[in-house]
Amino acid sequence: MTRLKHEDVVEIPTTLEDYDQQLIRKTGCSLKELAARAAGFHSNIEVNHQAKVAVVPMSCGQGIIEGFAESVAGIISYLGFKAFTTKSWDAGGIAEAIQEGAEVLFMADDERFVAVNVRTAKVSDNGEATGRGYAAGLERMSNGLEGKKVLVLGAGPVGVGAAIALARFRAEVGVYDIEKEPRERLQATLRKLGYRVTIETDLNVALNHYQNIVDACPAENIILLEHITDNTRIAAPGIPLGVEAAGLEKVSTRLLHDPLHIGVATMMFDVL
Ligand code: 2YC
Repeated sequence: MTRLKHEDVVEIPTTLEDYDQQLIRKTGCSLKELAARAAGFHSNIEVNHQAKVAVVPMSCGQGIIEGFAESVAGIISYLGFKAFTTKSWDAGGIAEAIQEGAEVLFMADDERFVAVNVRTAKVSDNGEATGRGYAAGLERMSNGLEGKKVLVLGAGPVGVGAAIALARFRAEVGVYDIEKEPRERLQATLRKLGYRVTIETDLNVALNHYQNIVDACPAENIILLEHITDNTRIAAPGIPLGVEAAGLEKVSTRLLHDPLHIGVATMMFDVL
């Protein structure tokens, strides 16, 4: 996942209703329903909304992204939980979260973005959770993936999370990565879980061959208009979006894309 910028997150808290309406139109599920499903909850769930959630800004590495913690807290509050951002950063923020009685902490440095439940020790990683959440979104958007071919672009943490979830939905998973080693590692990971994965070595051939795509790579403009048919469905977590501008119009109602929403919501249900 590429590092987000202020402009990627600044409008999240005030556009959550519109975002959810669009998600319901595309998948038939609200963000809450989709995330709960991705986290293994059954429908009509009653979760303890009493869980207090603290989002702790971390100043290490490239530092604070203005609006990032607020957007994470906004998504979690929208799901019905009590979320707040700590006034202090880093260690002080963690201490403040615990003193304020938070059960769940969200925090991100430049390497990892995690949710931890300080009571149950459950941990959820944004990369894997995002892949799983987007696979669940694609499955709903496709009315089921059993026996359908799905191409995972990018064999990093998001791609691996997506591939495992897709295999569990009984999809026929193909994986492309610009490097040989990550795609073979993903294949080995799934083999250990009892799933077969087809390795794709030519991006253009693969994009002309698969109608269902999870774009889990940080490249821009790799899914072109020529690759998009009336049956193409794309789940594209994070920034930048891999679909070229000329293709957006054609795939718009069959494209899932957001900078944080599905990943954060899935993490929240993971650690409940
Ligand atoms: O404001 C803060 O606390 C910063 N330390 C947050 C840094 C997040 C860096 N990671 C990213 O921008 C992306 C996110 C989509 C999640 C994973 N990588």
